[in-house]
Amino acid sequence: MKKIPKEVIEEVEKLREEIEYHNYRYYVLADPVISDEEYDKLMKRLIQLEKKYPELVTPDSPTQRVGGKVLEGFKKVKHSTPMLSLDNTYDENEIREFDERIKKGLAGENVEYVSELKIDGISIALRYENGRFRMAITRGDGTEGEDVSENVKLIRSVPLRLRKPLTLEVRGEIYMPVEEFKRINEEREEQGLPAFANPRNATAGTIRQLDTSVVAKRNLDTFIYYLVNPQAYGIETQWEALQFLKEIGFKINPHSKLCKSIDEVIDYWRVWTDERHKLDYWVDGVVVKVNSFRQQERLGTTAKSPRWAIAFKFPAEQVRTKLLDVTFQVGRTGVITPVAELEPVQLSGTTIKRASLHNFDYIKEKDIRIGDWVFVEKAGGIIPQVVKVITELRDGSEREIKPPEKCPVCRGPVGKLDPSEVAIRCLNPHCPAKLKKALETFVSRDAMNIDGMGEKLIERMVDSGIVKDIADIYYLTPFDFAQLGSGIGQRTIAKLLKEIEESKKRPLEKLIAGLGIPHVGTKMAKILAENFESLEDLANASLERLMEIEGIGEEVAKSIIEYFRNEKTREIIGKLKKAGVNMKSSIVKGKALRGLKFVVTGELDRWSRKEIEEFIESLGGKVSSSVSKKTDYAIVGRNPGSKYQKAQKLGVRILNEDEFIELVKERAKETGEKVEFPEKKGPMTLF
Ligand code: 1X8
Repeated sequence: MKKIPKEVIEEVEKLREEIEYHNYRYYVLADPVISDEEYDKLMKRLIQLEKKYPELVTPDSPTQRVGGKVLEGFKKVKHSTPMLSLDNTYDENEIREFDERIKKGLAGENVEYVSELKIDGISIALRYENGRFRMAITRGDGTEGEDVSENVKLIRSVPLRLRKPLTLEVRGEIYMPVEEFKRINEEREEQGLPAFANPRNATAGTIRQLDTSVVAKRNLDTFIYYLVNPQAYGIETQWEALQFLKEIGFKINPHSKLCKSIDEVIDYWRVWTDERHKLDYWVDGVVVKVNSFRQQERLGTTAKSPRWAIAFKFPAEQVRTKLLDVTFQVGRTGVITPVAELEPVQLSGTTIKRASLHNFDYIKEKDIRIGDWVFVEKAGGIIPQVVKVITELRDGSEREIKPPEKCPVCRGPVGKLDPSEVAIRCLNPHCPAKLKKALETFVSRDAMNIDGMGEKLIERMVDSGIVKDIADIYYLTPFDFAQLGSGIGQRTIAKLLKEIEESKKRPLEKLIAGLGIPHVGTKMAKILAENFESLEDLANASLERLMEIEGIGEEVAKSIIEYFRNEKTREIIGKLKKAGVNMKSSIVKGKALRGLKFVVTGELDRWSRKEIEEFIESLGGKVSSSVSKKTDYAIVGRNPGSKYQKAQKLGVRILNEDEFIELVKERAKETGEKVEFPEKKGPMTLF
């Protein structure tokens, strides 16, 4: 093992401390003291050192917040003390009764309360040893939870090191900010997955993900509100505990309030009933806690919940209205979403006219019909959705909601891309609703790689109408860009046009990948370019010819046929060709050796091992490294290895170089191919 210089160990340690400090400034105090660039620089340096000295990597290094692991499951862990649930109440009288119970329990002593927002997320326990993150455990049944450390570590506001080397446990809430919730649900609807009903489900779903890279991509956050065993630090009240939690590195909710009386608690609840939508996370009530820990102890707990705390819920935000009609929205991947058109109603400060119905399974499940009286609720406080039908109010005039038979945007065919999907999609690859997505695919790195044509620019080009299909990119002029208005400089335009021009030369497999043919990604695009001389050749292929190709099944073959049968496809290909986009394959494979398996052993005169292998593959043959019964030919050179004996034993046909050349010539004659044999010093045409 390499000896690690002392300076390196010190630098790594110092970097970690600095990064953790800036995390704290940014994620906990929301008051950063360095720029993002400076932060990235520290991080890069640490990554560099850890790469060079992997022995230095520790589980609590800030570099470990990247995700990418695939977990096998979650271990069950017993809680140090039970994680209790809270008693609920929805009205003022009940909260006054709570106050009276407390006062009675404390024989009339003066009580202070801490009012905190009740976060709609999932409860979590975090354990630290000597200030280092050790474990995160879900609530589970309150007695036993699951070790979700790998996922929780990826949440930036969870410190991996505390600001003091303490051994302790804290508890709090993991939640998903509303913006993130909206983004993920939009993404899910696009992918034909059912949307999460609320941020709490989304959080729970994320934390139990086995693929940690999914978690890393979702911006979960935390508020910590509970310190286990506060007496150990001389802390006597909940209010002090919150300040202590913040000091040692945890994110606490900034809206907590120390209240001198139950009237102040009720005021707090009233204020937040109205103000809750201004927050970027979902809250569903107020948690009221007796401030003094000594008093908390005296009050004790029941089997289920503490007597010293209560959840004072906000009134559910639902209104009743009439569903007048259903319209359909077509998303960027063609997903058709049914939208309820409602009799306008007021709901927590805004007028609601439309609400999501998610998908047709949802409509069926809730038995929603046009003309129904329905309850509408704001999911995550933002997006209204129809949650319930009041069937008692039906008069028989209600009409069933039928999925559209044609795409409401392009009148193209609709259906499921995959039988397991809940979503119905427009199947026309050129539907204008899908254009932005199609353009993103077309210009992406795996396809035509047009640098500088980002999402924003695509959005503007489509919205302004200067691009109506993917081929239009090749007909853009500086004048078109000028039409987009300010924001794009001359130099940028010139550079972009140059990029577009250059992309015309990309190999055929890139063009095929860019077309966005359903079921054809980069890998399939390469297989196609290896088997067809040109895009026209592919466009005219029969189902049989496609299905003969190894790696192409019926589903893909049908999808390709369907794609090229589309009239708009033909038009687009014509436009691409006219613009001078390359349509010839540079990697098409010959047919002469198709279906044959070769093994090569010994030294050859004409070719290196690599050359002959590539040659065989270029003619559609296969080369394997060991001899088996499936081997058709063994090509044997000087000083052959054990493969030679094995080939003899298995009765595999043996060829020397000349015989191999003869075989190729023979078969090429049959397939009518012109074959160039490679030579070490440049290619030589033999015939
Ligand atoms: C649950 C929650 C609590 C708090 C905030 N959000 C929650 N979801 C808080 O105390 N600030 S306490 C709690 C519980 O004890 N079950």
